[in-house]
Amino acid sequence: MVDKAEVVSTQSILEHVDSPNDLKKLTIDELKFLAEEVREKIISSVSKTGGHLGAGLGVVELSIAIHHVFDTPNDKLIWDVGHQCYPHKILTGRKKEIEKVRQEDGISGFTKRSESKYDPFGAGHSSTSISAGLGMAVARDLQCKDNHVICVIGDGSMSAGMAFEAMNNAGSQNSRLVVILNDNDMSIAPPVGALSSYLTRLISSRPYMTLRQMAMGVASKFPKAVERTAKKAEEYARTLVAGSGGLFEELGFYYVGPVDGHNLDDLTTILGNIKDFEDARPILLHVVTQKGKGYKPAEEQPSKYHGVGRFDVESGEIVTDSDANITYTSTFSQCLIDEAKKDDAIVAITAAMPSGTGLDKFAKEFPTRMFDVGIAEQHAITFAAGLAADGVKPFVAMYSSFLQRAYDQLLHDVVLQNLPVRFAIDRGGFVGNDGATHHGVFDIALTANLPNLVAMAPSSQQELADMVATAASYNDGPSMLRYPKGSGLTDNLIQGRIIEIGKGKIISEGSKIAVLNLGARLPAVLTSANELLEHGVKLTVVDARFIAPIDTALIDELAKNHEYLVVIEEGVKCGFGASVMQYLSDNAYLDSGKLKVRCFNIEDPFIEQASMDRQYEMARLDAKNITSRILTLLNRKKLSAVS
Ligand SMILES: Cc1ncc(C[n+]2csc(CCOP(=O)(O)OP(=O)(O)O)c2C)c(N)n1
Repeated sequence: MVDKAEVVSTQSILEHVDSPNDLKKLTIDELKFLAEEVREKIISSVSKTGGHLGAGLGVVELSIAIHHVFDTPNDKLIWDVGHQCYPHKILTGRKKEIEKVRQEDGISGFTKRSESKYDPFGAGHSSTSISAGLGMAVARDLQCKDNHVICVIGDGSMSAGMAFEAMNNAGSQNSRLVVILNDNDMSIAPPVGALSSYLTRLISSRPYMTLRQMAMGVASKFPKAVERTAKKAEEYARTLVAGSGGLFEELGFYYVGPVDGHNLDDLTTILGNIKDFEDARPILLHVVTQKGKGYKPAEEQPSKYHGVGRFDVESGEIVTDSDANITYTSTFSQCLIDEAKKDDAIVAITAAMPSGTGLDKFAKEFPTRMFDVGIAEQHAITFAAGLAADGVKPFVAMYSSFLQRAYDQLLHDVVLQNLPVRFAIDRGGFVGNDGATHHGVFDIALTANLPNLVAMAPSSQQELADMVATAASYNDGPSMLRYPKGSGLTDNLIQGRIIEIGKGKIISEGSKIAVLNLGARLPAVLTSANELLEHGVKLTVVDARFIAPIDTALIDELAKNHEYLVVIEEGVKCGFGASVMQYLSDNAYLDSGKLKVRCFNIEDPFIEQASMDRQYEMARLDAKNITSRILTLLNRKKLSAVS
């Protein structure tokens, strides 16, 4: 590489880049130095805030090349998942803001329409980019506009059904669309499945595109030549399709590649050619990159540095919380291993999240009983339904927010047929810095009214252990455990004990006012109960344990013996509280007006990135707010005798 001093007169190129327009003026050598600075900026920022590291480092050159060649924001650039968008944010006027990425007063860690005109589509969940891009391409055509639409999707995200549904549609839509497949041969974990093997064969069966091939030009060969010498152009297109089968070509795409995704000379040349491509057809550019590129620890351990907490740049050491090893996730993982040791029929399924769900440990113990199906939540659930239909006991572990994608599979394939699939739904409630796209706040409302489903929400890690044992033993239909991120009430964790289906638990008995709490807000409720004692209020506190079926006998008791009933849950309205209200209303408890009922739940499910504690505070579900809301309800502001 040439010496920086010979190329640039300024110490920092990035300092002078405030928008993609500033990239247009830079030479390729200057762009290369810019890439170094962007990398440094990402590493130093993420080391202080935590966040997604490896994916962004892998697309620094690609981000620069796209913004150098295309005319964003007029040309629409869509990043799949959005976790790799840090270089894009730095280049599109957010280089200062990146220092507060994922912080309460900072910017999102994903692309977001409300954040910037350079983010034409918000993301967080994977494999949506081609569908959204095709929509924008067709909208452009309908409105006779002439902008480009570029989607960048990783090889992991490409494995999802939705990406294939979109390609299937795009291939027959006659719309100009650029899909860039960013192939780093990694998902969060190593990628799985036949597509991954196909891509590996594709890359190894031919060298990177040569500059000569690029100079010949995709555009000059296709659109004009198509008219003149259609056959020749078609042949040329075929020579660009490597390996046998030409999967992408069969789906109706022009395939171009593979291209070295870190070589700015090549990237800018080929993207320039693609920009001139006029044919009303989708084109797939296959770029090969390295996840974590430019930061040794992330290159060497791409899974570990996919998403990180704060870390020391020199050593790469990640700062972990002291109790990080005993989370709800690790309790689930350990208890499932314990159950699987006793019962050979138990298997585990993840949709590309072995470490996030704790199933990586299960895989070590039982390699043949663990299935990573790729980013394919819908398939994961129906696959589990098939297993359960033939005598196997599947535990499907996934994050609450990703379960949303597979609601029909849950309902139609499992619940309707009453198949004993066990769901371990992690990250229920607020999730902190990932923000609104990743909160698990809809699951209670989505499952509370499903017949057949036994749905549990532990208030502590011991309760979770008990519920894993209960789900393992319950074979009469589907069951679900739903638990939060992080840890809570872990004292003296003992092996799981089977609990009675549909039975809640009285924690403390008071009078006049009862709190029926569902899930992991219980520690906050108990703190509040103590605070309220000082105000002369003694709460009855009940751990509901079950989203469904609800404990009607217990609710009868609470309704008969109290004037006030407060239902607390870490989910949106129309969830567990609504089930309780429905029961009370159906059974005439509300007719006389003697019983006053309130539901404290999540009013704004789209609270932005912040710490989990702050999010619960904003939702008024922290101890302090629970106390003051109960005092307001009782119209009690001052200390008085315990009632
Ligand atoms: C529907 C859905 N499931 C799971 C995830 C969690 N997730 C985030 S990034 C990622 C891996 C993506 O791999 P790839 O597309 O290859 O991108 P890379 O990180 O390798 O650049 C996964 C599984 C998600 N965001 N959305």
